[in-house]
Amino acid sequence: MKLLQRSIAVALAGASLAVASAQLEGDKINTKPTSHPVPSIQDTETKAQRDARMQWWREARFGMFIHWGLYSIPAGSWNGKQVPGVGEWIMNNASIPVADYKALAPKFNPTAFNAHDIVALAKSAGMKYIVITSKHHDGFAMFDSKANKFNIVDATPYHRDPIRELAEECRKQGIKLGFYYSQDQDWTYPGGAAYKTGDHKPPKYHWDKAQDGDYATYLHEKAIPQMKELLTNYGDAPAVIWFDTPTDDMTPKLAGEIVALLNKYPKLIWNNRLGGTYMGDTETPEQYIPANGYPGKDWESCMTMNDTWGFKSDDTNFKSTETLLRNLIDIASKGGNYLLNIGPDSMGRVPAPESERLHAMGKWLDVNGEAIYGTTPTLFGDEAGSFSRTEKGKDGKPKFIASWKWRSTTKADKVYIEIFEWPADGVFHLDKLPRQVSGAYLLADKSHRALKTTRSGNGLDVQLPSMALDPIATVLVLKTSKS
Ligand code: FHN
Repeated sequence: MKLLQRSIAVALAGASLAVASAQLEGDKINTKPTSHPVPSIQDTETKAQRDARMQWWREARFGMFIHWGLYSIPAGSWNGKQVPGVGEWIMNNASIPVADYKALAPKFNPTAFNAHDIVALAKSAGMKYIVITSKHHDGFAMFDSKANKFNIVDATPYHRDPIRELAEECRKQGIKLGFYYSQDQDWTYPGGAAYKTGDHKPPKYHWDKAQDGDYATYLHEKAIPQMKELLTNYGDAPAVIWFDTPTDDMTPKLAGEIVALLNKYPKLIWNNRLGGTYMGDTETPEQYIPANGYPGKDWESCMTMNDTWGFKSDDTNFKSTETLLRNLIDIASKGGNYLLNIGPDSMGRVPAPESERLHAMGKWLDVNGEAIYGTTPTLFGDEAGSFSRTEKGKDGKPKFIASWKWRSTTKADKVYIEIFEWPADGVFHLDKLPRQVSGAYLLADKSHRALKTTRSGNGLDVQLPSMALDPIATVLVLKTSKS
């Protein structure tokens, strides 16, 4: 296995094959024969079928990612030392032997976990779906698994299945539930893949003999049986399967075996990280918002609130509510979804800075959600920023310099302008008008009092009140001709 491919996980998924080249032509999405050993739903469905399958997800715009597992016990430190890196990687980053890591399970008793409250938190934040780590790279299943005993029901004193409790609550509270599953990396089962860290040696980058074994056997004995359990034991969940960190161990043939299973669930949505040349449904930029989104594609930026996915007791570097809300608006204006992470602690509690920010975001969405959910991207385009002529980004390409004055989202007969920087002269000016405007008001103004609009060149001036109605973003609604 080549180091490069082990290290650039997402690039590997993104670089996959020419199957998608003919996507979205005419009625069939794929007009060219696929070279996949097992054609996936994306290879065979029509555009109309794809649109119907993706509809709820496209309208949702905002979801909760939950990274929760045994790693919340060490919470970033091992043998009294802080371990650099994200919390859920502690086993790999600190080269913890398999037996020592597995010894965490008898100490895991998260009695403060409350599925009702977590689902209610997601709902109060205005989130429309949840994706939880059912098994992360450490190989520990957060669900009742007959396929492998290293799971929360069999290996811990807790003996409960939080995935089942969440699935029931999501059903009751009317929100979709998806499962993250680390199909490729598994650091505690023989043959599971491992990314390189520090001085871990090729070809497998294992740090404990107990990890050595055959990758296909791992897939057949553990990963595929567990995925079957996840797909069959939880009622209408999962709505989403969120794969992660593909390596080139995942050949097209092996991935095809997983796809054959996924194909049995025709409503299922899955991301672009399965590997084996499958592209899935969604692009998954991680910890960034692409300058122009992915025009014509479904995409989801996943991001942490601080600098870790799994709980780390010393990570208090939380983004402000303002940043998080701007991210959501920015992403929606580019046609994507925001999958924002929480990392519960070893008792199952959501850190207070995370729930506080989620409640604050929900308050904004209670008033302004109409400008986010079910919208399509901006009709303008330059407001998000521009590429620098002189500065280069990490990838050597011109750096994107974001502008934070306003964003725009669209519906059939409305254009929403989310104003971050209130104009000093009280006049909001648009240089161009993609549609005819028949009226304007502020979404946060319950009376929808009409604002004065004046044509100005090819664009429009809107007379605003002297002060913003919301310190983070005030939404101006333009009533427009139909698209
Ligand atoms: O290695 C993981 C990481 O721990 C985390 O789960 C993120 C979430 O997208 N995915 C991987 C890195 O790309």
